[in-house]
Amino acid sequence: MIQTVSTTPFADQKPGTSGLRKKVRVFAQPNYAENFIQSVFDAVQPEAGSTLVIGGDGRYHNRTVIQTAIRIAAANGYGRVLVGRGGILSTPAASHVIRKYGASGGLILSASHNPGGPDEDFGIKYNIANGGPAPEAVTNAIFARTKVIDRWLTVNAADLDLDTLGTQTVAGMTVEVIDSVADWADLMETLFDFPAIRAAVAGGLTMAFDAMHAVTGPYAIEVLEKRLGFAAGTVRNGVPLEDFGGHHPDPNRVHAHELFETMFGAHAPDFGAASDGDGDRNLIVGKGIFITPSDSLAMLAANAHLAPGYAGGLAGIARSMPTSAAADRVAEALGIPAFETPTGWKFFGTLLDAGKATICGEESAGTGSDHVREKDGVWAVLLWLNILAARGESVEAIARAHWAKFGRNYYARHDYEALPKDVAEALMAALEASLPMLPGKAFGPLTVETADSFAYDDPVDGSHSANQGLRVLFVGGSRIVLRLSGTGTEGATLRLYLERYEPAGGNLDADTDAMLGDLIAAAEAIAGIAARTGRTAPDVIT
Ligand code: VG1
Ligand code: CO
Repeated sequence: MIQTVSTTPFADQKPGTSGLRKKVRVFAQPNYAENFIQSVFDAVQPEAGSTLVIGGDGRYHNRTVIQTAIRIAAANGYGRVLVGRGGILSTPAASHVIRKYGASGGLILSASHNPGGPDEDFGIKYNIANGGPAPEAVTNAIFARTKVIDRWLTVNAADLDLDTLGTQTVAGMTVEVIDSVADWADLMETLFDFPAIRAAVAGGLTMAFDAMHAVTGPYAIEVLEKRLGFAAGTVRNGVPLEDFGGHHPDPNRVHAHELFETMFGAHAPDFGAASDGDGDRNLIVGKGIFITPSDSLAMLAANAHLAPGYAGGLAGIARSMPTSAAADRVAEALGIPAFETPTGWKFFGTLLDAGKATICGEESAGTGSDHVREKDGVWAVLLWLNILAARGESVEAIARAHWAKFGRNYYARHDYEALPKDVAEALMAALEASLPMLPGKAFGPLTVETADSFAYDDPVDGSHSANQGLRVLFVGGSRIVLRLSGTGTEGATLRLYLERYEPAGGNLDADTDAMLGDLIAAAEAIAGIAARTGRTAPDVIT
């Protein structure tokens, strides 16, 4: 029996870069999650009997919202729900499950790299039938619906057992609790040369993987320890916890510092990696060398043909605008197109569906390919392992050879977190107003070539996305980019992206901070971050 519950709209349910993210206490308000989920279903209007995938990164509040979502799905005419065991699905595994089982879409419950717990963050994201994040047309329709919603639908049913594999029924709708690890791991075996990696491991290749008590633990243990033969204990912090052990499950120098200490220490293994809360990001560290995500994308693209799944070559490479141009140089050398999209994986979907791009990446530690429609942290780790096994060289040797051939894009991102919203918005507005005056101006040794607010016209569906970040490009290929985060839950986060290109034959072995000093000074002169915010240093440098 379908029940109709009357409600009133919440004004703040606009999806950001990757779904709706708020504090748990916001989501826990009566009707809050219900309104959003019902708005999704009202916007996408599933055909009766459709399949929906539901899973999350296992953080606090995950199980509560999953039980609610299942009842709302039953009342909205879905015929089948596939839910990960324990309510857990990594984001890339959810994408794979949607595609493999022909679902009409999925709800992914995650706030990714943000901390979890009663006082921390939660999130809900809708993915479409191709397995990828809903494009802007869909998220705009969802937001429009949240502003006028006056009822949500549910059924009277008890909570389900989410921990036992198998099928149950809720008001006539089938609910299958599935083990997504095996499906996803099988997909990996079709892409990578597992026997070659196993042989390298048997020959002494060692690694450390930090799952950060987040979703990738079971996936990484399955492929790295069970299928590839790395020693037990290779996967650290492999048990998913509701509060990620009290840490930020964000694989960067700050939050994954233990892995850095291992990789820069006396007994470093050959290869180090980590992933984030929902398993879509990756951090790559060699013995004594950090590979920036932008460089990793370029190096993976340049070597992807060494993996069986990409032996036929790449159709194209796509990167988000703030990601360094290192991948563009690889695309040029390979004679394939390079695409520059706005921040957020949702912009890669059309390119992947159309077969225009095979590999995509973001500077925020996201890399993936056309095997799913999300970024995939452990996939990137496996592609690196496949390349290490095929080349028989160290991470450092591969990086140095890459820079010697393509030149090096020195790169860093500076984050200023929890700024007052009005201060951050005023900074961006003032900078945007000043852009037309910048070309030709010199800041130390740097001269501005062009400056603009990035807008994107999707070459496949023709959609237009404006205001995707302010960029100042200098003569010679260096640049700064500023944008406000669309995933934070407190105040505003300002991201300053810094990139300096050093051509082959140039200074390829310098300290990144030193190489970016002129750009940091130029950014301050141009945007006045310290002057306007009172912050003299970023909170996080990645
Ligand atoms: C950030 C990253 C962006 C990424 C997004 C979702 O967005 O910059 O590259 O796609 O997070 O990643 P923003 O708007 O805060 O800069 V995840 O792993 O949080 O799903
Ligand atoms: Co994530």
